[in-house]
Amino acid sequence: MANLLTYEVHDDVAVVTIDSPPVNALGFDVRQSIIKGFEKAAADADVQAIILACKGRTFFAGADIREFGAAPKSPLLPEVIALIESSPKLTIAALHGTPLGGGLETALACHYRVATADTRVGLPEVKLGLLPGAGGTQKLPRLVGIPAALEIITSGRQIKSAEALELGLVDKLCSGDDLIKDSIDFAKSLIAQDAPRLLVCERNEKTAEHKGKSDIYDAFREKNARRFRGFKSVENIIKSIQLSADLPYDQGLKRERELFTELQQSRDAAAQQYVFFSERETSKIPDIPKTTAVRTIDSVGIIGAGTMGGGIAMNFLNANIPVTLLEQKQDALEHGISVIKKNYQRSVNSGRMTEQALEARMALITPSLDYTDLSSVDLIIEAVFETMEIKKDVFRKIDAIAKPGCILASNTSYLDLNEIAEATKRPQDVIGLHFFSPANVMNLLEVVRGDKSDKDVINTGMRLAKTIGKTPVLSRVGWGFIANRVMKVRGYQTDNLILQGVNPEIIDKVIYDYGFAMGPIAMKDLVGLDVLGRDSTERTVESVLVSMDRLGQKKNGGYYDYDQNRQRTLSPVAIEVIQQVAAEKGIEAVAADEDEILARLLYPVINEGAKVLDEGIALRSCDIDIACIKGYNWPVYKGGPMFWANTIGLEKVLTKLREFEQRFGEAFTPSPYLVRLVEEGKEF
Ligand code: 3H9
Repeated sequence: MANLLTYEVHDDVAVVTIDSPPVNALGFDVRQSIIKGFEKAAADADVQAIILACKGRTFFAGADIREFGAAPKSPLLPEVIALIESSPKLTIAALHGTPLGGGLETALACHYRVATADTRVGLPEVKLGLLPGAGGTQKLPRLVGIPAALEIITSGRQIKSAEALELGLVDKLCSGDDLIKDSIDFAKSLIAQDAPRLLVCERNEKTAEHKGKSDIYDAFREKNARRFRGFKSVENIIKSIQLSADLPYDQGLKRERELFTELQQSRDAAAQQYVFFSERETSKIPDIPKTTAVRTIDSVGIIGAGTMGGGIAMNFLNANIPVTLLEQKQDALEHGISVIKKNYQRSVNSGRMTEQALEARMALITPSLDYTDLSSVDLIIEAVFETMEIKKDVFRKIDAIAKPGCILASNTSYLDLNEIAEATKRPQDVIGLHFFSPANVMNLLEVVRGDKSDKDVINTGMRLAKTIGKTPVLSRVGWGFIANRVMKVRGYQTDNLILQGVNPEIIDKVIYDYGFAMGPIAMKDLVGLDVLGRDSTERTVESVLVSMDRLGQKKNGGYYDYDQNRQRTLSPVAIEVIQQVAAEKGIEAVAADEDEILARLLYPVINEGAKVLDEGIALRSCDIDIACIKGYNWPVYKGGPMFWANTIGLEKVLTKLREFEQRFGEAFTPSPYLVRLVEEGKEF
């Protein structure tokens, strides 16, 4: 075992320090090292207090998630925690970085906690499909009360140390920049005062008022029903918190462990943990190591102040990066800027932003009608109309004025980035930065690698995503790149099912029940049928509805009619149009149950994902999963289409695709890559 432990004694205070990079996760070796340190301190007659601390960037950031799939190896975390709690000597946790999950649970086993000013604590297990399984659901309510514990554990949010101090989660904030020295001084003052050994598990004054009552939990469930839908871990968390009020600590702890184990064995938790690692994996590009050069981006030019350009601009303003916003006409420019301001104003009105922050962000915008105003910026992003000729024209113009080394980016969703790059004399400086609508909200950024893009340009794009709070996914050039391409096939199949007489409400229900926030047809109505059908010349259900001025939610309803409260009912007009268009196209009705509807909508997404992999557009299947989760809100507890396919079994998916191919044609023809994987008994 590597030596992770440093043991030092300062007069009568022992400091047990663990060093296990990168985040001091509480794996087997770390757990053993803590025990070793505590045993040493226990045996040291001169020692009256023990400080538990970590080296590196953080106090324990939680259990080691990589161990979850393997057989548990003693000492388990609860055993470590029990040992700390049984210490007859004073114990103090010295917190810095992000003591999360099992890390915070370990700290809560100590009598006292000291933290640096920038420490953030939390119990984020919900994000991994779990609950805090080493006493967190029993201890946190005892410290902060039931309502705060419900909010903190079900959200998994990180709490800054000032709030943690207020809540009683930490006892003292470090006054200087030497946490260990401050902790030793604190320990000495506690010894001098003969301070009590405060154990959180022995307290119940904050939970007593809720003992035997269930109203608070029911009200919490009801209030958050929409947010919690589909997340099994939340229900176990609420149940476990309730036990902290209803049962003695030891019994509550035992039940907490059972509820934790139940979740740990679930497919949803496996999916969420896969997503955790995948989110980090997508920024790793095999031929572009982290040491690759990065270009400095201190200023950005954005061409186009429409919905997309404005949304993109907000990302940079939020990151305190000045933006020159360029439009062709003054009124379009003014309108674009007023929309940005309105968006910020909404945040101010809801208390999420201060008026000063709004002003500061708006002050970072330089409006412009002149390309030469972009001559000194470090990055130019084009967000103009999705037409090759227009895009090329814009790139020729920016090539003429941009400074050497400036990155030229296109926000194109479907067009050939290589062709756009060839319109310039510097294709090596061109990349795609593909944002998802609404660009200030959706977390995905597809970084598109042109055939000639320089490695430092790609690396800068990937890093920049992090700066503006997005998850980057690298894509090669190909129609629709990753997310739009694989999700588009769901759209085609939705239209086919509708024309085959499947009730649109049932299609929406199937997708909603799977875990998406909205079904595809309700989504069409929300986006606007005029927007969706803009480029189509074919006579479709949508083109007919648009010709009747049924544009969706924004005007006269679309597939659905809407009342004043936006409650929808399927429109008889739409049903008639569907029947008419189906008759014109000679499409016959086909019966499909809910399982078949789901398979017909989502198995083609898996199949398209397999093609995207085979063509080398995406690097790995996890890139497709993250693109769908972050760009299209694919339910995180399904792990994305490719992970989900593995859980179904690829052979089963392939058999279904072949059956659909026989019945409905080549849209379902399995990707040769999928066939190969099945033949070789492999997974994505
Ligand atoms: C738990 O505690 C259960 C208990 O209640 C009960 C047990 C009985 N394990 O994110 P970064 C890796 S559940 C293993 O890029 P940052 C990560 O994969 C756990 N590995 O850095 C990455 O590896 P690589 C509750 C972990 O500075 C590297 O560390 N805790 C773990 O942006 C750097 O990570 C959590 O859920 C882990 N627990 O953010 C906290 N954590 O370099 C999860 C990280 O190979 N972690 N790694 O890609 C985080 O939220 C962030 O990583 C953190 C640092 C905020 C700590």
